[in-house]
Amino acid sequence: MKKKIINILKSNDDFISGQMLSDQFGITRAAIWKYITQLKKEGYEIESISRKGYRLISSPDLISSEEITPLLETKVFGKNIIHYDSIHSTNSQAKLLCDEGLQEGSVILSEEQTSGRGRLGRNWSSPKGSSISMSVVLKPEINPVHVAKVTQISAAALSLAFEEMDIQCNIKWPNDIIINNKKVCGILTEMSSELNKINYVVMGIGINVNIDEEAFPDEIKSIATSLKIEYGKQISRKQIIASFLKYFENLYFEFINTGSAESSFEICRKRSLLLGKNIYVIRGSERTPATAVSIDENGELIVKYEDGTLSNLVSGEVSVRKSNV
Ligand code: BTX
Repeated sequence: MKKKIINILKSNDDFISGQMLSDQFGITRAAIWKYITQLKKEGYEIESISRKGYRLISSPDLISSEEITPLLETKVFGKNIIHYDSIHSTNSQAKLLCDEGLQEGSVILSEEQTSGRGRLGRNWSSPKGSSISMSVVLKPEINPVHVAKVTQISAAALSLAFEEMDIQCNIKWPNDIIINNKKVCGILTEMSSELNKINYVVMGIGINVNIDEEAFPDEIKSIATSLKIEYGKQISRKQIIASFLKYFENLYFEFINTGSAESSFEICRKRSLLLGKNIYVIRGSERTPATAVSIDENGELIVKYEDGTLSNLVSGEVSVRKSNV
């Protein structure tokens, strides 16, 4: 109901009377007033004048269903948005909801995470109102061995969404988006599966949008950046989400329908931070020098070690060697 009220207020520049809203939605004027009070608490600035009704002055920068739905250009992704003011981790929450039967295309969003997670048990910092913490639910009928490709598809879709906003970025295989050699976005793809069948995939994306430098924890200040820091202006979080979902839906269904994610891999190659560079392949505490040669038709990174041997990495940890710069 809140969503319907806000949509009608958004589509009218003039006042709308409480009686009209009450007739339209079949609820009492007192109930309308209760919803308006809730909306004001969420940050909507709504003018109310007796005998005239209600008029929307401004909307808050929220990544709620009410704010994102009008911007969506998708058929499946984002049709069900679950939005939290604060949550431990959108990926953990999505997994809980998937166990209860959440459908493909559902998107879990939160204004902040209190225990955001990266890979291998690492932390992900997601400050309130200035970052995007998003988890997308997928139920692909593919062999679980192909799930790593979804991370590449997501990275490609993110780079297209950024480009649409005139933001240039690099993709650091397998799961980071980089601007000026600093991390602006990370992807964490998790899955529940049996041997040959996927129950669900939760693709988690963290984006540093309007975070100021001093808001990053000290330990990541030197490696993290935000779109606002790089571009010197506030960027619309809801626009990024809507745009990402549009590109992701196209690339994901192309992969599901054709079995090939080549269009996504081509984007990852073009924007790759690693290809042609000297890198380290990291396994535990071991760092082996190598060169990043290519991303193959399976989205795997081909590296060449110093003894000349070639190897395919399906996923894993790599870093660029300082000798490149
Ligand atoms: P990762 O393991 O590649 O990166 C984690 C590392 O990145 C951390 O150890 C830290 O050094 C650094 N880091 C932490 N926070 C930030 C940040 N905000 N910006 C830049 N660098 C940072 C990357 O894992 C995958 C992250 C996915 C996060 C999303 S948010 C929605 C979803 N829910 C959830 O709990 N995780 C995912």
